[in-house]
Amino acid sequence: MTKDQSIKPFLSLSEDIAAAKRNNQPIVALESTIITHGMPYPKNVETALKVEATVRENGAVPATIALMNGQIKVGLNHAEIEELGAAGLAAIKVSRRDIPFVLLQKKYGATTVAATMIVANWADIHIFATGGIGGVHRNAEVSMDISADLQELANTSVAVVSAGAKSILDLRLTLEYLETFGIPVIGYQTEEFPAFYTRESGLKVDYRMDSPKEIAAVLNQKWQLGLQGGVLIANPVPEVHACSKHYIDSVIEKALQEADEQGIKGKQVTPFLLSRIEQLTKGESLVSNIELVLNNARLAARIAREL
Ligand code: PSU
Ligand code: MN
Repeated sequence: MTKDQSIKPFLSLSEDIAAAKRNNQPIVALESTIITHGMPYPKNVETALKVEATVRENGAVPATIALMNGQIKVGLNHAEIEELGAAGLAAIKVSRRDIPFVLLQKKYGATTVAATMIVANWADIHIFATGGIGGVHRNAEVSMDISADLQELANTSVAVVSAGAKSILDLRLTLEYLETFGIPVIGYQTEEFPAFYTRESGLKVDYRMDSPKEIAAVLNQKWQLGLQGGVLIANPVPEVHACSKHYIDSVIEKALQEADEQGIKGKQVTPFLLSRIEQLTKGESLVSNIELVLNNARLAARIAREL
């Protein structure tokens, strides 16, 4: 096992991750809520394994993070990914507040962006790839529904590569929140903040950067200065895999209306919307979703190599 003092002793590192640490290899953290609550079985398992393979092909080691059997796991093996993916919605969606409870209950805990950032930081891993982050929901001025992901980005020094955020959220308010809490938004080869299924949102990123090297330099600079907190790297879905904006917007409107009619609240909101969008598009949105995650894994690995 690793002797690195910067890594918390209560973590369970997989053999791969312990070896990567010993050998100073670049590591990319990956979340597990996307597996259990973001995609249906068995596509979720297939995708999680493809994401891991993509990180490896791009020269880094993947560390999928989850709670299992009362352990905080950094790095899952294939059997564990299968186990978690098959559990699906039976796993608990774990954000910051849930970590100690689910750990003591020894249940399957699928970590959100927020919880994955916390564990990654404990493991001294500072780059993380996902699909989309949580944010300020539409109508948040009434519901107060703002994802804990944003507050985690404010505090925890992990850079998150995402394809922006879905327009189930209020993207303008999400960017305002990020600005208030000092979280820089970098557009990878774009000036525009991408909206997950589409490359455009009509909103601007703070800084455009065109190479993993440039991004790594700014991350190093920020953290060396002692400026704690995250960075959001927005990587638009590849053109060929983007959805038509008009089509996906209408589907999102319908899903939002259904959530409202059915009184969906709290942590159920995002998983409900994700699964309705997928059903309403008859799986078409899932293809974009998978491709953009792979694209983010690729970029995150390349940044990790430069860090
Ligand atoms: N957005 C997506 N896909 C996801 C999620 C969000 O496009 O899978 C998941 C992530 O795990 C994210 C979480 O951290 O939902 C946010 O949930 P909430 O909005 O309840 O904070
Ligand atoms: Mn919420």
